[in-house]
Amino acid sequence: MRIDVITIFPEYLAPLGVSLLGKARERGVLDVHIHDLRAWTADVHRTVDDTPYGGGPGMVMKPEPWWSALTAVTEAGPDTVQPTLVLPTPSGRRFTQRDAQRLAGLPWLIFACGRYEGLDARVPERARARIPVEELSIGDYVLAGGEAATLVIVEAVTRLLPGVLGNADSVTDDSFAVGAMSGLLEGPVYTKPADWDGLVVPAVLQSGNHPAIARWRRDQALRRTAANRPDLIAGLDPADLDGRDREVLAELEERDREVLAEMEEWDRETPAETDRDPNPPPSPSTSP
Ligand code: 6GU
Repeated sequence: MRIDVITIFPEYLAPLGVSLLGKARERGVLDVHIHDLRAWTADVHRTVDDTPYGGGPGMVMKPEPWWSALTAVTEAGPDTVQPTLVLPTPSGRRFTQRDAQRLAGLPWLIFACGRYEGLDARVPERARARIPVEELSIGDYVLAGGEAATLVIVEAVTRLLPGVLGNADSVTDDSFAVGAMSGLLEGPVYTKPADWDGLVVPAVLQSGNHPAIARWRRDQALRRTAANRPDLIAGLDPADLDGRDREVLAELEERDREVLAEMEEWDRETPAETDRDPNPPPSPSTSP
C-alpha cells in the first residue's frame, strides 16, 4: 500500500517510521511519503491560510497550495492505480473498524492534514470530480489539526495489511472485529504467573477446555460491552445471539432493574431537596 501525507508539520508524522509501521516500510509492505504543504506556496512568507469569507474566528487554508500539492503528489505516484483522498476533519463521517477494513483493501491513500478552521471547501469539491474523497472524523471531540487523526487512521488501517502484524489471528478477536465477536468489546486477558500475589487467573482459562474458554470469553465480552457501551448491545442483531448470550444479557438486565428499584425506593423514603432545611444546624458529631 502507498500512503502520502500532506501537512504543514512533517515532523508530526515521525511515528510512521517506528514500531510495526517502520518495520512494514523496511520490508516494502508499506510505501510512505510525507510532504510539506509549504513546498507548494508561491510567496516569500509561504502563506497557507487566510481570513474566512463571511467573517468569524480563525483562519481557513488557502485552496491554491492544496491544489498544487494534490496535483503534484497524484502525478508523482503510480499511474496504474487511483488514489483515494482522505480528509481528516471533525465534520466528517465517523471513522470505524469497517472503514479501516475497507481502506486496507485500497492500493493508495493520500491524507490531507488541515489546520486552523480547515481547508477551503472548494478543494474537496474539485478533488471529488477526479478521485474518491473521504471526509473522516475519529470521534466527537476537536483536535488542533488532522495530523494526530491521520496517525490514528493509518495505524488502524495498516495493522490489517497482511504481513504488518506478527500474528494474523490477533486481529480476529479485536474489539469491533467483523466475525464471531462482531459488535462486542474484547473481555479481560491474562498471562503468567497464574497466581500473582494472590490475584488468580480464572480457572477456566487454565483448564485447556477450549469450548468452555470460548464461551467464558463471550460471556465476558457481553458483560464488558453492556457496562461500557450499552449502545452496542442495543445494536446487536438478535440472529447473532445464542441461548447463553440471551441468558447473560437477561441477568444483566435483571441486575439493572434491581438497582433501579433500589434507587426508586430511596427516592420514596428520602424527603425531596426542596422539603429540607437548606441550612440545617451543625450536627453534634461534626461540630468542633
Ligand atoms: Cl479527523 N480532525 C480534527 N481536527 N479534529 C477531530 C478529528 C479530526 N476527529 C475528531 N476530532
